[in-house]
Amino acid sequence: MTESMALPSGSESLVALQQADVTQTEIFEWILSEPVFASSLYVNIALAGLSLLFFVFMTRGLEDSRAKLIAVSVLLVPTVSVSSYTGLASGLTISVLEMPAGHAAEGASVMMGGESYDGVVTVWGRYLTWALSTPAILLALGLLAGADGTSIFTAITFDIAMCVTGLAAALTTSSHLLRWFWYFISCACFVVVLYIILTQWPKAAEAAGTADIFNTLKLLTVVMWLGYPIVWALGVEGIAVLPVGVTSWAYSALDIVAKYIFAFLLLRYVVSNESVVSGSIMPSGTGAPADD
Ligand code: RET
Repeated sequence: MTESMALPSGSESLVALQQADVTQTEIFEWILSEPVFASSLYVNIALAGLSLLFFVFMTRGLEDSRAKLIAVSVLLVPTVSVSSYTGLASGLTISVLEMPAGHAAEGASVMMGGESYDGVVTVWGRYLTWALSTPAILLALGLLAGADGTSIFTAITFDIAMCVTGLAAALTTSSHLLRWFWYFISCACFVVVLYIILTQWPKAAEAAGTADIFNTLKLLTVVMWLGYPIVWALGVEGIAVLPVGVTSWAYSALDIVAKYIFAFLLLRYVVSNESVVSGSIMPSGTGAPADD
């Protein structure tokens, strides 16, 4: 008979109390006491907010519906970012998770609010909110390239699958092997996204007359996005050679280029080349059927 089974009824809650999870307040205060980690979040809240205001100002004069759709899609990126980083800074989307046997951080503990908690700080909110921000980036990029609806849909759905399986990898505490299996599934989805960006959309952009800007943004996107799985593998989630603050700053730095610099370059092009990107808001290949 195990110890808990031997307890008289009602004592279970006492056990639960002794093993209580870390509270949001403790996480919030812990973040404030860690300057490297805290700055990786607060700097991004400020940058996302300022970018959002600047981008709204930049795009205020757009008239064409397709140009406006690209702009709205890009504006979603800093909007999601403000919310995402606020969720992290408040402790809402950060947890202390015990890593499974075999993981480099197995048996680790962290001090919060004067108490020691078993586990490592897992910043899982990032993976969740990427499932909203990265589709917006891909929609803008696909529309800029004049890509067909099927390839935009494929890129976006595999991208969401990549983020959700990445989240699963970070949250799995039962098995070290399964964490990496989730990681592998996520990478496989990423390959589909990369394939579309690198082989399908450049042809479409050529035909649409947006090849120059598309190729710049394609390069920026592919290089920056490749950094994310590398940071995951090296960071606390993976082999844990990077401490939590450095991992967080690595993601935050990638975000700054992959989101705000990307968005600025794209919007600057759309604003000064509205007639080139103009047209139906439906991606090509999804238009009305031909007359009989
Ligand atoms: C994870 C871990 C699992 C394997 C792979 C990943 C890829 C993540 C990427 C994220 C891009 C995020 C961006 C966010 C902007 O808001 C989930 C890290 C492949 C590519 C651009």
